[in-house]
Amino acid sequence: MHLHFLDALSCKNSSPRPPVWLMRQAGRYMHEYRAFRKKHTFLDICYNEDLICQVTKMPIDAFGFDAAIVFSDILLLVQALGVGLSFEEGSGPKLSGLHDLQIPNEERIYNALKNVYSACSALKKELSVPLIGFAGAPFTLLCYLVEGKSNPGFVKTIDFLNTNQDKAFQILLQLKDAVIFHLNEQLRSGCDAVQLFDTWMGLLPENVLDMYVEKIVSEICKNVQGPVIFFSKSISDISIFQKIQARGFSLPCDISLQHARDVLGKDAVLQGNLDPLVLLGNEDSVEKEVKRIASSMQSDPGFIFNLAHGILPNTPRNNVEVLVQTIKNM
Ligand code: 1CP
Repeated sequence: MHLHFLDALSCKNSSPRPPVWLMRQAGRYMHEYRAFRKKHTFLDICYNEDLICQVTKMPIDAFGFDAAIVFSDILLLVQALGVGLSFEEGSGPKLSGLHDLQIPNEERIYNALKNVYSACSALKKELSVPLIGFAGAPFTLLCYLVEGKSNPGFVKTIDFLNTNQDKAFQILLQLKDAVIFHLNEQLRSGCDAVQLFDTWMGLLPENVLDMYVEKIVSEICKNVQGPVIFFSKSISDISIFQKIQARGFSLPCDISLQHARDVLGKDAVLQGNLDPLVLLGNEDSVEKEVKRIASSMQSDPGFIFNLAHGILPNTPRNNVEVLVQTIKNM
């Protein structure tokens, strides 16, 4: 087993280079994935053990990343809780809505997602790199539940929180229990770590953010039996991470890693934070920006190279090659 990623996840990486993996590393920028998607729908892949394994391994075989992430989606968990879910070609997720959400029942979640868990066990045996499981955090799940789709700003969700805070927190608490179960089940099935995606947490109003972090996010981190990396796409103030007991934090590109190291201290694992837009530029600019970020964290034992957000579908494949090789040649 190749341990680079796990060493950094314990702040014990003594190699001259950081481990590297990318959010959405299996996706449309790869011709192998596009060919696969001509034969199978996205959800067909997500519910089939063998297809999950094949897609998860694609970017490892193609680029030599230091960790694999289970191929799945954050919205499968709300489908397991009774909500209708579909992905229409080119238009993102569609959900039937909050009214269909059922109170979490572990047996029901397990049965709905058993192929995800068995894929984790199979991958664990087949991979030579560590395996990362994941879940969406309750607020980000609530955003899709309330809007029924992706909606920049998620205004209805914020409105719901402001006008009906008790009801909203009751739902967030239920989602919290489902998330804890789902993450622990992935760890039990062989994942080495999990990432908690709270993409839209930065949209939360100041007056609710602290309570949300204390009652929901921290409770998840405390009850998950393995290392958690916390991700949010945009946050106004990094000090909010001081209140979250996660092992690591995946940072947006507008926060410098050095600043995060100063604020969060030497025991926090830091991950990030190349702007995915850089990967749409030329090879020279990719190399330069990767070197700038990596050298700013040179010899830091708890740093994992990644993007600030998921890789864009129109990313030229060669730029990903350049990114990985630049890191590996450090
Ligand atoms: O083939 C296709 O068209 C499907 C596109 C796709 C893919 C490849 C979707 C639909 N989800 C995924 C996989 C996925 N989603 C992974 C796989 C593992 C990986 O390689 O990283 C992960 C970790 C996610 C997580 C996810 N899904 C998040 C959190 C991270 C983030 O990107 O902020 C969110 C918000 C989703 C919802 C979702 N699913 C799919 C899309 C296009 C979206 C985003 C919609 C939006 O922008 O609001």
